[in-house]
Amino acid sequence: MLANIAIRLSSRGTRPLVRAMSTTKVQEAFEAYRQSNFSQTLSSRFAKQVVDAADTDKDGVLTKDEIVAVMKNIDAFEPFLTNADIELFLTESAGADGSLSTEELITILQLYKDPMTVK
Ligand SMILES: [Ca+2]
Repeated sequence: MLANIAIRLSSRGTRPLVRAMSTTKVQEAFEAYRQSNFSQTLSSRFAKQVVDAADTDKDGVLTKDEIVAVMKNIDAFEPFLTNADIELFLTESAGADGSLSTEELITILQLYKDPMTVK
């Protein structure tokens, strides 16, 4: 499935998206938490709520500390996701400035759930 996502995105001319395991693990952690606790909530709404809550200083950018905090909140930080996973995830997903915006993380989470609806 990830190969399909990469092909779809690259064919639209967005930045190349060859995701490594750390990104998949972040996506899986959120999805597992949603299915366990918010199974009645649409994945798009869940992603927005969780990501907005993760951005504790509301600057629209997620720092590593903010991502670690949200992973702890959803019980996904260690042993499932390690500090190294989160650093790798940021390296894979952050823009040139080294930061990851809330919009970017919402998009990443939605790609895992429902790649065919991405426009
Ligand atoms: Ca922030």
